[in-house]
Amino acid sequence: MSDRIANAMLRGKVMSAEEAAQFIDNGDKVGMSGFTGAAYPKALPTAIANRAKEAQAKGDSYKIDVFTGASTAPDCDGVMAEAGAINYRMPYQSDPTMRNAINAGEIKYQDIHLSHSGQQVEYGFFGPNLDVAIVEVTRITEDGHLIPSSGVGNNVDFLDSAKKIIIEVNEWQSLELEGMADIYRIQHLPNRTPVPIINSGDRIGKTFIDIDLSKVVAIVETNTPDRNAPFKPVDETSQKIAGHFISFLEGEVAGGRLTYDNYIMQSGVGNVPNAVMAGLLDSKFEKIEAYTEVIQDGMVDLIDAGKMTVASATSFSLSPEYAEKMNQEAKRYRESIILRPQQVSNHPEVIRRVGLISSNGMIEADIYGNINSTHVAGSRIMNGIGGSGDFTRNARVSTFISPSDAKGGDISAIVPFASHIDHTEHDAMVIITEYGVADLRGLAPRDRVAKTIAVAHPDYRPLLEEYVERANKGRFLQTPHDLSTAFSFHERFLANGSMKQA
Ligand code: 0RQ
Repeated sequence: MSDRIANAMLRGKVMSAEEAAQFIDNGDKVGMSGFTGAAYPKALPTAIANRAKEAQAKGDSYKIDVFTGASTAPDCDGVMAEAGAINYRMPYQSDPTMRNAINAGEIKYQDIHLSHSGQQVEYGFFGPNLDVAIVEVTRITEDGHLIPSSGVGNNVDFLDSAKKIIIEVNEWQSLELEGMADIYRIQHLPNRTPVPIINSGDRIGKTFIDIDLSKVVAIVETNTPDRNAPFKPVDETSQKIAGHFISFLEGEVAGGRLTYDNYIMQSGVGNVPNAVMAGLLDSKFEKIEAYTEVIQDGMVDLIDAGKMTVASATSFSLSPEYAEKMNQEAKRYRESIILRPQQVSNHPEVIRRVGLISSNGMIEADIYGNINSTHVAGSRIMNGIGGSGDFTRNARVSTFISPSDAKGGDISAIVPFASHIDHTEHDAMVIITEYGVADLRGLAPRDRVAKTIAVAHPDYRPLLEEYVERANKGRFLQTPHDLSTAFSFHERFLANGSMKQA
């Protein structure tokens, strides 16, 4: 392990997680590494949770504000939420315990675009400094430079902002990850210059993060795997959606808007995106590139098959099996994988320049193409907007892919009026379900309705058509709605547990 902490001064700061947690005070703003189950601190969260429990036992308060790159894992968000250790959380989460605590009003959660989150720390929106940064690395060099582990996220912004730094050196992470990260600091205002990425695979920075060594208060050694959940097996619905997505890409080629060798992908996480990648393996598309935020199993398969030439992201989001494989073969994969700070992986300027096709999941879409990615029945948070807004607004073509229903058919993914809007009708271009592709490009709102209803589940189409008839009664308006029944689907679900008519 001492090989992994080559800087002598920092080697002198090695201590237990419990000792390191003493540097974190009640009320502190703490920036942690971690992005979709990768690269999060493995030891400090439990030590923080234990401090909170001890304080509570004495009748004292101990709660901190937690900032990360994106979601973490049960042994990070989960343990701290369970212990009541969190006051405020941003910018993205997906842990069930934390989600319940947020929806119960016990944790204040702010859902922030991932590309904005680090920048808002830098701008001082949360105060002039964070109190502590806790960052996992794979190695510290002799000069005290940090070699990122399986993700970069907001680490640079947190390390720059924090008054104190705690570093976790995780022996489980491969040393061969060194070289995968491309650390580039976006210049501070008012002297900001363009981000010099022209192609997805361009490397523009350093392979390490340089920090102010005088801020380091503790180094903690760990040997713990990243905790990503395995993907669900690809089911029939996902396979159909994937088939429609690939037909849509074929249509872009037929229409002269894409060629078989210039598809640049952004992909949200989950079952359906993985099915799409499996479909691409057998497709005519070659030299696929990803300019996205997470590296998923399907991308690793595309790289192995010689179908994907480069994948740029900020973090891994791999199943346990693929995470082991990445660790063993990082030397090979670092030829084609780049991990960037999330301000860069999700940067609107670069997304617009490379001309990618975005594809993300959704909770629901309305008949005009407004998209709800985050709130069930308008109120209950699921995960958060994540990077979906960064990519959707700036993509060449933005797509949303989702099963047409949820919860055994009791919820329709196509509704009269989205109960919360993350992506407006101005941003969403294509909606794909197992029933086909609703291509909304070039269509005025009233012409979109037939397209969105055609991809709704057949059980819900008559109800949607009835709604449209009511909304249109005897008048012409740009975007007709019958406001008194616009949320009737959601009202029925809340009253009877189903959006279907009783
Ligand atoms: O719940 O797990 O309890 O069965 O939502 O749904 O169909 O498996 O789809 O995994 O793609 O998730 C929007 C949540 C979809 C996701 C969302 C329930 C459903 C199931 C999961 P169960 P599926 P997915 C890059 C981009 C925002 C962030 C984003 C998401 C669970 O895609 O968080 O795009 N997106 N980031 O039953 C009630 C509905 C529902 C519903 C689905 N209408 N009402 N529940 N569900 N639709 C990644 C990052 O940014 C990091």
